[in-house]
Amino acid sequence: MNVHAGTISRPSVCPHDCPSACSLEVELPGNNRIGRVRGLAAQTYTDGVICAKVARYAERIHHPERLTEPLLRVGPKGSGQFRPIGWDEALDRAAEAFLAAEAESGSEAVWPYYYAGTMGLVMRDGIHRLRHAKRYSGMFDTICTNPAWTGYVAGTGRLAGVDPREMAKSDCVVIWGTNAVHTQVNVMHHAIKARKARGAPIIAVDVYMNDTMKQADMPLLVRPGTDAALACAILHVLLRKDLADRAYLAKYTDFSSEIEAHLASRTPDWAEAICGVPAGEIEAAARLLGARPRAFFRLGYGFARQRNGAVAMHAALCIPTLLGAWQHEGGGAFHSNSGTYGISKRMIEGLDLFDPAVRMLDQSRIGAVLTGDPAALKHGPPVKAMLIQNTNPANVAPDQAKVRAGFLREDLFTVVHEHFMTDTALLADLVLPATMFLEHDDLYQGGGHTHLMLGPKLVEPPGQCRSNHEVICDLARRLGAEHPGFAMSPRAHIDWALTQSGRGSLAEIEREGFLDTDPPFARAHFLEGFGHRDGRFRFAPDWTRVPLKSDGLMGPWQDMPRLPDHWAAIEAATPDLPFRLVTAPARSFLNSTFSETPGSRKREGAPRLLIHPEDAAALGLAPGETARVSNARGAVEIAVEPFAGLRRGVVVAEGIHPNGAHRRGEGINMLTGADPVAPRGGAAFHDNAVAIRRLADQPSG
Ligand SMILES: Nc1nc2c(c(=O)[nH]1)N[C@H]1C(S)=C(S)[C@@H](COP(=O)(O)OP(=O)(O)OC[C@H]3O[C@@H](n4cnc5c(=O)[nH]c(N)nc54)[C@H](O)[C@@H]3O)O[C@H]1N2
Ligand SMILES: Nc1nc2c(c(=O)[nH]1)N[C@H]1C(S)=C(S)[C@@H](COP(=O)(O)OP(=O)(O)OC[C@H]3O[C@@H](n4cnc5c(=O)[nH]c(N)nc54)[C@H](O)[C@@H]3O)O[C@H]1N2
Ligand code: SF4
Ligand SMILES: [Mo]
Repeated sequence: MNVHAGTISRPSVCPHDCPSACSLEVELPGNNRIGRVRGLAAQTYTDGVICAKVARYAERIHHPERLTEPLLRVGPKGSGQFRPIGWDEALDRAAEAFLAAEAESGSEAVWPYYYAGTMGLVMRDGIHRLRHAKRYSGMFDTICTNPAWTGYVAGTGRLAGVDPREMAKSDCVVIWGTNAVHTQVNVMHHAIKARKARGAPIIAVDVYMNDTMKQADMPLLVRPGTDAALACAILHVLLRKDLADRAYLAKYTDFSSEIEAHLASRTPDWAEAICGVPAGEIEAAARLLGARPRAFFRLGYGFARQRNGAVAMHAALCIPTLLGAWQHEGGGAFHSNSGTYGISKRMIEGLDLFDPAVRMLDQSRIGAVLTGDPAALKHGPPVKAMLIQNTNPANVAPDQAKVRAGFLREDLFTVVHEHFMTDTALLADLVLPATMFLEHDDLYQGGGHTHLMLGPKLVEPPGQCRSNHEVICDLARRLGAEHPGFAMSPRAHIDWALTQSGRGSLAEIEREGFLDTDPPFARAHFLEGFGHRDGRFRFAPDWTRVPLKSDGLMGPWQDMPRLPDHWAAIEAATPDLPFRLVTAPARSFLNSTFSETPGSRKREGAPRLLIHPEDAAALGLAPGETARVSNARGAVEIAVEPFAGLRRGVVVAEGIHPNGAHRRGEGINMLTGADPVAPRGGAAFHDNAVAIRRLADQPSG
């Protein structure tokens, strides 16, 4: 417990879907309210730094529009007409609908759908226990991590990397395809330490001059979906100038004369024609890296949200490997540590009841699933009932036109458990009010660092809010689902998971609020070998055998290049669709979250499209004028903002604003596609060919 100016503060954890997973210190002024939220200094990755939107969390937890009672739809679907009902009636109706769907079409007709709105293991993952016990359809969670994780693990064999605190000891920090200033502020904090203390330059790679690129010493502005060309040309220069670490390559990798011969033709001129970065800048970046093999590559998700994203991630990862950067403190690469915690989910998820014969449905293809696409349904029964927790698919999922049409089906019963009346809740039959993280106990692990953290219940929930765990257990009782996990409290689950995983116990983690699980140096730096069976990093990966969870091979995986290369699988611009649209993250929103808080709304304003001033002029679009952006999937009406910090032909829409913030109530995901990214699925949110016209020139009707 700490005391700031007379107010008590308690440790907690930010539960949101952010690699930073910050340890927090929450002021508790009394009256069941919270005050200022700060970063916890004692947790050395957070190091006292958090983002502004969470520092203002009082705005979200005490928001006057929070859902506080169960609501039943009374008007037509999507009308927003609901009436309050009691919990018993709400749960009875949900159970009745699930049992009816099961009786008509089998248990797979019920589809529990969830994501990482909370990253707490008990509250996020407990929904699996219900689905395993009831044999409901599973969800293959492709919406976020698959292309990036697949590309990384194809090289390393393991989803792990160098402790990100080592960035501060690096001679050069490369921030590739992540807008860290917006999406994980701690990366900048540690990178800037290296710049201040050691004069380490920061290289950034992105498609527009975002807030991270603006802070970089060497910003490399690529065309969307062309990072592998840039990476290959850097590899080419390093080899040509004899700056590769040959001894390291021989000992730790599959590097061969075949790969070297292949890269001999991937010159900076070749790359410039593809990625747009001038050959001279590519040479300069390679020379800088060659002189500073203690380089830290912080590889983000963004550049992998392209149809060739896994290939791009792998190609970028080959650079620190060619340099032998992994051998040095402060050198190597990091993408995610999600594969390092080894926390047993057996009790939380009811894994003892798991049956692999039950179908998995692709999270990103929810539109195709709900509109009855036979392949998306794996040629099984239609989905007739859903329980949705911690996600807002009507807003965030690709191919929004189909998602909306699916939710509007009269024969689908949708239960949405939420904090606010989101786009998805608006389409529900039943809306249940959920607790926020400070109102329940949970355990968190940092994807972007090395800590396990406890987020204890600190305040009482408003009104009748119930936690995800309570709702799952309440439903299980009514549905006849049996598992010991339904009778356990969240604290008992946390203790079970920690003790069974050899990570101490609840009592131990409660002392400081977190546990640093940083692996030994040699393991984190892969000096004991990479994760593949022969211990070698793969420059030539086998895309069919990446050691990660899988639901089979997807997308045009047969066409993937065997060696690092530009793969032209992206949605290329055409005369009809001449622009490439990237739907990048907004600083003050977190996916669809915080679009309800006054501070974030004020900072983000209305949706807008960044467009090169010459493109805007060529289209006759004045600043602030509304454009119609369209492709075969749909259209969005959005105001344009001329911005010189991007290449011609590229446009950027920051943030997933609520659908209703756009004219016609159609959000940015009207334009994004749900066709799976090879080889393991995922949505290419930043890979969209679009047409842009003045709204005023639009033919009516
Ligand atoms: N403020 C804020 N924080 C967030 C989120 C948010 O929405 N807002 N989302 C959270 C979630 S769920 C996640 S997964 C993480 C993701 O965080 P990041 O790893 O940062 O990934 P993205 O948000 O997809 O995109 C980051 C950057 O990728 C760039 N990009 C797009 N296409 C390309 C390309 O082809 N090449 C290159 N080099 N760059 C490209 C975009 O312009 C953008 O600047 O952030 C989390 N944190
Ligand atoms: N165009 C475009 N679309 C994208 C992306 C993009 O870059 N561009 N990014 C994609 C990515 S990376 C991701 S991860 C997805 C994420 O998209 P979503 O899964 O929708 O992400 P969030 O906004 O983090 O969380 C959704 C909801 O969870 C609710 N929630 C939070 N905690 C709890 C809880 O404890 N209980 C319950 N019941 N509900 C809770 C919040 O109120 C929020 O409405 O969006 C994807 N969509
Ligand atoms: S949203 Fe991310 S940066 Fe902000 S407090 Fe949460 S974990 Fe930290
Ligand atoms: Mo994500």
